[in-house]
Amino acid sequence: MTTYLDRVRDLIAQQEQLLGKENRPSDGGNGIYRRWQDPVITRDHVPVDWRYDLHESSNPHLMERQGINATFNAGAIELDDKYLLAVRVEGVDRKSFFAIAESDSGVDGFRFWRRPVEMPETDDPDINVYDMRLTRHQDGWVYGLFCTERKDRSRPDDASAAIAQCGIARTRDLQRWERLPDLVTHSGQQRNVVLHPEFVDGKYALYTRPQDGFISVGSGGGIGWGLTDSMERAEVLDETLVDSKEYHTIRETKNGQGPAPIKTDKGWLHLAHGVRNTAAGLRYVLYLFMTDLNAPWKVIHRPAGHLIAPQGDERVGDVSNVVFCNGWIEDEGRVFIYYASSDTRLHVATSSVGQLVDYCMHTPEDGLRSAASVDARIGLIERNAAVLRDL
Ligand code: M1P
Repeated sequence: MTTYLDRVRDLIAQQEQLLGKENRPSDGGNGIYRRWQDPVITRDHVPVDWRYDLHESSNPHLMERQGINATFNAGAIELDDKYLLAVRVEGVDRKSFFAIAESDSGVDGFRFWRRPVEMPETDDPDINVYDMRLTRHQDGWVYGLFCTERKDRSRPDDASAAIAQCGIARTRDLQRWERLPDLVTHSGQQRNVVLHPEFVDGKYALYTRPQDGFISVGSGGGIGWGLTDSMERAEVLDETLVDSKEYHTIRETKNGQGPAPIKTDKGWLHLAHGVRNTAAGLRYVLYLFMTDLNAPWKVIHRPAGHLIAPQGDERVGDVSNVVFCNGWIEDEGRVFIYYASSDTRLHVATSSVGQLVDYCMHTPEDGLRSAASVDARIGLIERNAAVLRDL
């Protein structure tokens, strides 16, 4: 006869099987990066004891008492030879929180630490927190910048009216977090704020994303740039645009900086998301660009189009047709891109600094007209003719 404890053991065994599954790179690829076959983190990776009450006396049906809806949009960092992800875990109650998952390989075997992050609150408690960007800063701290969402109290009759701002916390080990005051900017709302890893003119530098509304960025928008004297009372007085929205591109409706940029000898390598509207709703894709090593707010290479777009099963989820990335890890030239699909699960794609820089430097820019795209393609076809003749 199957006992209650047998059923608990079964749950744990099923999860162990999932956690122990070896991931493999997908076939093919495009020479720029490679997707891996299995998502690296799904809601089924969340520990059994975070979801079930395991006592027969209080939970005789072995119900999942506190279900998990999704695991996505993770910050990423390498620490003590481990690949660590600060995962956005969303419960069935719609509240997101952060939980650290660790792997030796970076592509599989991700396991959550014993307990989720207990992020300290400010005097104005967060209603929802999500999308942490981890930056190992020159000052020695690891900063986690994330979106803190609260009810818009100026519109008490609208239950969905919300305000997004940038929450700031710092840590040395991802275990103990010191919460700092939220970023002050002079834009209505902020999401996708990212700390640049180095001081610029002796100040902390932030990529921002000013927006007028909670979902819509309004008439402004784009990836902004601003400086602050301190992270303990962070305030950006002026925001200038690094990469703006542009008609008939992948970032026509809005865009946002992904993780902190990677420093290369050719410039700063940036990963961002671009959004356009369609009859089926918003479509989110990922794109790359590079900025000047000495002026990280100046774009020097801007390859046309997307790097990663939702594909196959990735296209479907809670918010379909979305890929989003707020975490990547550069490890001795290898790059692990942790991207989430459709606000539901987390994947990895791998590449190298060399490949991504080559892609940025040698992919034609968007000519912003169909005829310009045809010209660029004919140039390619003509250059290729000689190779094809000699085959
Ligand atoms: O649903 C897609 C994404 O929407 C928001 O991103 P942005 O502010 O750039 O539109 C965020 O809520 C993000 O978490 C989410 O993945």
